Amino acid sequence: MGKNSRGVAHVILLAIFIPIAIGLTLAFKTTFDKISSPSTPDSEEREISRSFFGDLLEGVGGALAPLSTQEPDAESATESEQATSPDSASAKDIAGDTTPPTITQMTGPADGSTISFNSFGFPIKASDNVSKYPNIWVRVKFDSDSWSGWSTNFSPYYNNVSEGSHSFSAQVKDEAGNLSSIVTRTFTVQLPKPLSISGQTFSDNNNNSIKDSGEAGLKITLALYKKEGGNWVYNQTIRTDDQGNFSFQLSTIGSYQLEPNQITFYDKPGPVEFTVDGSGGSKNYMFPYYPTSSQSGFIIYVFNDKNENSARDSNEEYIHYQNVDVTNTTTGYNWKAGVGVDGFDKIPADYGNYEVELVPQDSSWAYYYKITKGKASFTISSTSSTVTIELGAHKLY
Ligand SMILES: [Ca+2]
Ligand SMILES: [Ca+2]
Ligand SMILES: [Ca+2]
Repeated sequence: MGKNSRGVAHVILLAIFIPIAIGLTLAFKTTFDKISSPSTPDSEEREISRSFFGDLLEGVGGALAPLSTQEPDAESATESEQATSPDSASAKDIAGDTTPPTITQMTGPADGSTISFNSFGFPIKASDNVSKYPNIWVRVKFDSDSWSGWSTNFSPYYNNVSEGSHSFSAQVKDEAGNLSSIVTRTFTVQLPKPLSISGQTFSDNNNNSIKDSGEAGLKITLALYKKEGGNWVYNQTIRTDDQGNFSFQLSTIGSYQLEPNQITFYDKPGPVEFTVDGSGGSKNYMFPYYPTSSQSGFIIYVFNDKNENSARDSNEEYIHYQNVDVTNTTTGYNWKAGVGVDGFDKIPADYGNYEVELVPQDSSWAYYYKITKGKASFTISSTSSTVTIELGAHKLY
């Protein structure tokens, strides 16, 4: 191989090496960008990489300037850093703050409203250009009271406020001492007036729904229900006195049902419904209980029918008899009762038609007693007084 051929070889090697070196440099630059872009948004690092490669590439060919337009802007990166910095305002920001905070929301009784309750709060929301919670303060004023101290309690609450007109004011302050406008509410507390309910429960013996003279009051209980979401919900039990009188008051607005409770020997009346609307007033309800049994009842005697004429004569005394068979033919109820010289009392007695019959205890009974008047029929009604039945048997021994 000659000297010339070696020089040619050098030229060829350089011609190969330079493009490779440039290609490798570009490849490295691209790879670096791909790695660094997502993980290092920091503008300073970008500046470093830009100037390093910019200088290098400019030194090589100076033809890659357009790359710089793809780099993020250093100033906007700085701004985004500020946006994610902590909330507390810097002393510099506070010192330069002349913008007052604003009360953006205040719930509670509305201005000019009349409310039917006397405990309530005024939850407050405020905002400021610089200061943030808890470095915003609120003060409040109720009626003619002095302003409160500055506080971070943004939910002032008031209990058992008197009836009548009231005012509530609130104001907020930022760290620079700027004061918001004062927000004031005037409103009226007007508690509901109670509804008075009274009445009487009584035994409506003649079933005319009116308490006539001689018809007694009944001591019972009544159940009070209040409508809640479409359903009657038990509220309380109302008790009458011995004469059946009751009275109570209701202040809670709503629909109510008063239902007399069941008691034995009476058909109970139906419930009544009424509304409590807060305007007061009174209502009176009479509850007629129709008796299903007589408080007079009946009494059965057996007389010693000495002359066996089936009638009780003046010298014929009441005697003991073993069994009387009693049937309420209206209800079908039947039982046996022993009859003494004082008679057999049935008080109270269910309404209905009755049949009674003396029955021998056994086959030997006729040896001692000869039944002369062994049967009777009678009716017990709501208006009957005590029914007296006399059956006759001649006591032989
Ligand atoms: Ca401010
Ligand atoms: Ca009556
Ligand atoms: Ca007789």
